[in-house]
Amino acid sequence: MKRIPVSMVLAVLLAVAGAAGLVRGAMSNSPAAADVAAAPEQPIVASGGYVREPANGVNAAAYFTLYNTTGTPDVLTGVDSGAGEQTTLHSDSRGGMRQISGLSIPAHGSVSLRPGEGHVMIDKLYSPLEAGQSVNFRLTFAKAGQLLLTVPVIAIGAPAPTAEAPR
Ligand SMILES: [Cu+2]
Repeated sequence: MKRIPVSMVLAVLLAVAGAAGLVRGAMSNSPAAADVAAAPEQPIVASGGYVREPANGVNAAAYFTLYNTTGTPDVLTGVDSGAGEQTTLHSDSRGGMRQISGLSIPAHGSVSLRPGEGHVMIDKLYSPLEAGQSVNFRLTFAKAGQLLLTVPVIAIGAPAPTAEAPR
């Protein structure tokens, strides 16, 4: 595993305080450590995440909103999950869904993966997903590095959680 910059580790700890066991490579000798400690904001904040309980045991879709707290545009370039063999970014369009290579997040802006617009596709599920379970994701950004995210599995027909912008 690549070394994760201290800023990313801090972001991860803030984002998934309940999943600290997932954090590895937390030590760094980076000279920027002091600067990072004085910068409490995470570069990218995820909110409103969920996986819709799949109607089959093969694949599932995840949704969330990403907020960019920085003054620099960023791109979500990759997603891994603990729920299936393959996880990819898909856009939805009238012609169906297709894989996309990245998702841009404007400076001080946000982007949402919503039904009808886009989702994270989890293929070849390791086991069936049921409401009440949760799924871990590792998001990789061009600039912000990596962010760990844990989202609930929501029953078919249940209302989706609402995303909240960071203060
Ligand atoms: Cu898809």
